[in-house]
Amino acid sequence: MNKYEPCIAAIATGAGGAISIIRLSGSNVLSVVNQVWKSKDLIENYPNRSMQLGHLYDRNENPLDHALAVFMPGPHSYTGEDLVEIHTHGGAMITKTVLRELLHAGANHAEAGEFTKRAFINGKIDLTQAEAVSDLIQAQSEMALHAASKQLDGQLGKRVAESYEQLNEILGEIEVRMDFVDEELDWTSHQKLNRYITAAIENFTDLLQYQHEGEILRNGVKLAIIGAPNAGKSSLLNLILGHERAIVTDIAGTTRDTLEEQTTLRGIPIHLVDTAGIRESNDVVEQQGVNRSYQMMEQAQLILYLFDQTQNLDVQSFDIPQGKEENILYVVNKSDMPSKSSIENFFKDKTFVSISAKNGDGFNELLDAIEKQVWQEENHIEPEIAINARHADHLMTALTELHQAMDVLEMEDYELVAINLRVAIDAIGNLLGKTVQADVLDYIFGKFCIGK
Ligand SMILES: Nc1nc2c(ncn2[C@@H]2O[C@H](COP(=O)(O)OP(=O)(O)OP(=O)(O)O)[C@@H](O)[C@H]2O)c(=O)[nH]1
Ligand SMILES: [Mg+2]
Repeated sequence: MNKYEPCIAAIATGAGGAISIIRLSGSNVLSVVNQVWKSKDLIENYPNRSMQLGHLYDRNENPLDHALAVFMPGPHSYTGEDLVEIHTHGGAMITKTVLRELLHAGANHAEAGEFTKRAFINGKIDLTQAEAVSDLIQAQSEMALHAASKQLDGQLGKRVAESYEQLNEILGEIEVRMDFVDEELDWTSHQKLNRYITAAIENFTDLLQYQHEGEILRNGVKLAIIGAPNAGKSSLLNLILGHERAIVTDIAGTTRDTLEEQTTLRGIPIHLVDTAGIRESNDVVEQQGVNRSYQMMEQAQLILYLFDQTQNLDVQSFDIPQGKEENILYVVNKSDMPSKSSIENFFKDKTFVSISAKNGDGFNELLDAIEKQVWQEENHIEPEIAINARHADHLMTALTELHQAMDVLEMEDYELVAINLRVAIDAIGNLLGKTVQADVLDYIFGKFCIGK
């Protein structure tokens, strides 16, 4: 951390707020800031991490703003470097001008995610925590927020690091054993090797179970409502959203295009899609709408197939695209009205939920069914950990190697055990960012916004 890091600067807040924050970090941050910032005393002489009032000036001594500034000396700062935040009044002109003057005073404009990248490089956080910062910003539901926040706390990193250290320890011992193969020394017991590898296998297998949850919390679920015209699809969309978003009429064929909205249901981020009612039509516009309904069925992870119980159910049936049957949830609407024919006979052994989009009856049961279908289990509880595809990739590589290591350990072939352990350790090192490649870092931090 004694390494010289040139000062970077960026506007850390979005446009339009009452205040703007400009963030600077790097070895020469004080010499940069002191050219633009003037207050009773030098910023470094104020109590660290407390706000002071001062003035900002441009290079010609023209006053720019009254502002607050705070100095956080490294290593106890977000980046681990000397860091300053300047809080200006939130006008676009003020903020840009102050940034311009700071750049003129010697700061470089920060790249996307560069502050967090520096925090990672300086060992303040591991790579899973850096990723959590991005997850936190992008979280679309409270459950996603909780998962990201736990990851930012280091819960995932800690669990993985524990096995990483144990595997490194036994690899070290095995390597010594190979170097002194003919000597009768006090070697690590076979049981200990077995125990550590088994523990890592259990740990990684358990973590992999959170992949599905991680995917859902990060990417959400596309939920399409489909069915014959007048089934009540738009009414259901409105019920889910809690306001009259889509046009509802008793004219069959009211919705002619797909309509997409974001929402959350029981903590699940949902991309909700209303579609045109499916039927044969000579109307060119309606036919295109129906094509789109089929496209949505292809794309959706969850399809609410809605029937109108006041009409003949057979006529409302159509072919489901191949492979999509398991994504379907059958919903029978208009339970507030008499049904035309026997619903049980029609559905036979298929399960369905009965609702009234008009008065909300059965809505909770529908949410239960959606929840069960999404999590693939009943009574799902909020996950402790939500791993992403990158984590899962490395965990799977490690697991394959560790299973092989167990086999060759049985045969006491320590050389092979060492080879498997090295690959496993490498994969986990990548997960934590200990041995990660530059392009992977660029990819991860490139997704951040500037100033983060
Ligand atoms: N009684 C009753 N009427 C409903 C219910 N849900 C919808 N409707 C009525 O059914 C008619 C059609 O509703 P929509 O929501 O427009 O149906 P849709 O499936 O979107 O129809 P298209 O857009 O034409 O495909 C309207 O008159 C609604 O008021 C319900 O649960 N009970
Ligand atoms: Mg509609």
